[in-house]
Amino acid sequence: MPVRTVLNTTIEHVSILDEDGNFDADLGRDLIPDDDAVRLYEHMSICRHFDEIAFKLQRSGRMGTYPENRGQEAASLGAAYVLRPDDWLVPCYRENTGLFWRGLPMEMILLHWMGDERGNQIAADLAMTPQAIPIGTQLLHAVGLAWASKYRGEDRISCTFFGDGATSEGDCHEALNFAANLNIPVVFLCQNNGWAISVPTKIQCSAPTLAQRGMAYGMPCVQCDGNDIFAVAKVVRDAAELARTEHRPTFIEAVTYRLGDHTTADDARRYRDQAEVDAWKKRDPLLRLRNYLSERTLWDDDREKALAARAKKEVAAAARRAEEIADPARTDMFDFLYATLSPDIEAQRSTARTSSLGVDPTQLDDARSSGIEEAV
Ligand SMILES: Cc1ncc(C[n+]2csc(CCOP(=O)(O)OP(=O)(O)O)c2C)c(N)n1
Ligand SMILES: [Mg+2]
Repeated sequence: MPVRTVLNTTIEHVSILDEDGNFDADLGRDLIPDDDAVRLYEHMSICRHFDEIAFKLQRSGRMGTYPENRGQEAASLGAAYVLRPDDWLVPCYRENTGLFWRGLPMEMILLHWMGDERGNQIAADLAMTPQAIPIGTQLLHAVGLAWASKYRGEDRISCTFFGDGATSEGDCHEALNFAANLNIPVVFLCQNNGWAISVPTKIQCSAPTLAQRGMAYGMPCVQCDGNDIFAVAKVVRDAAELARTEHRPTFIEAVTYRLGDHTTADDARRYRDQAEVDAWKKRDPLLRLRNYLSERTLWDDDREKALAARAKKEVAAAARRAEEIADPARTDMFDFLYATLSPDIEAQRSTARTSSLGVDPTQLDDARSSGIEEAV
C-alpha cells in the first residue's frame, strides 16, 4: 500500500497597508473609500483617548479593573465597518472600538467596569452581546445566535472576537466543531496579541499559526495583519459573504499586540521585554492609518488638533454620564433576574436590606423611603 498525501494545504496571510506604509492597490481597491478612511481614523483616535481616560478612572479609584484596548483597535473596527448593522457582534473585552462604531454609548463600557449592570443592558437593535469576561464562552453564544438566525430563515450572521488564549479553551473547540458541522454562519475572529496575560502564545500553541485551528474542523481559515484595518476589512468582508450566502463559518487569525498591560491589575514589565513592545509600537494601527491619510493629503496637523479637542470633549461627557448616573434601584437584582418571583425570592426581596436594621439607624429611613418594608 503506497503512502500518499491526503491533505496538502496552505494558510494565507493578508496584508494591505503594511507597517512601512506600502499599500497594495489591487487588494485594497474599493475596500474603504477616502471619506470612510477619515471617519475610521477619527473614530479610532477617539477610542484611543477613551482608553487613556478609562485607565485614569481606574488609577484614581473611580472605576474597577480595566483592560486597555490600546494597539488592538483595528481588528474590531475593521470588522464592525464591513458587517451589516444587524449582524451580531459577540465580543470579548478588547473590542470597544468596534462596539462604539456600531453605536454602543461609551458610558456603557465604563459602567460595566464600574460594576454597574446597566452597562450590560444593551439596546436590542445594536445587535451585540455584553463583553464576555469568562474566556471563550462567547464563541458558543455566537454559534447559538447565528444558528437561530439560520433557523428563522434570516440572513444575519454573527462575528465573535476572542484572544489567542481562548483558543486553548474547550468552549472554543466545541463552538468551531458545531459551526463547521452544522453549517452555521459565524465569523470567528481571533485577536492573537501574543499573550494570554503572562503566557506567550508560543507555549500554548505548538502549531505555527492559530488560523489552522479552524482548518482542523474543516472550515476556511486565514491569517491577517490585525493592525492593518484594510486587511481586516477584506478578510471579514469575504468571511461574512461566505457565511451569508453559504452558511459557512470562517476562522480568522488577526495578528496584533496589546500595547498596554493585560489589565490595570497587571504589570507586563514583569514578563515581557520592552524591546518587543517598542517594535510593536511601530506597527500601531492608529499611526499607520494616520500616515496613510497624510500621504494622500486627507489629513493634516490642524485636523489632528481639532480631533484631539473633540475626543477630549466626547470622552469627558461619556465619563460624566457614567459617574453621574443615578444609583440603581436596590430591588434591581431581584426584578431583572426572574420574570416572576417565587415566594421565597419575594421574601428575600422584601427583607434583603433590613438584616442589620438597628445597627445603623439611617438604614431605617433609607429602607422606608425606598418602599421596602422592614423585616418581620
Ligand atoms: C474561563 C476563564 N479562565 C480564566 C480566566 C482568567 N483570564 C482572564 S484574561 C485571561 C487570558 C486571556 O488571554 P487571551 O484569550 O489571549 O485574551 P487577551 O487578554 O490577550 O486579549 C485569563 C486566563 C477567565 N477570565 N475565564
Ligand atoms: Mg491574547
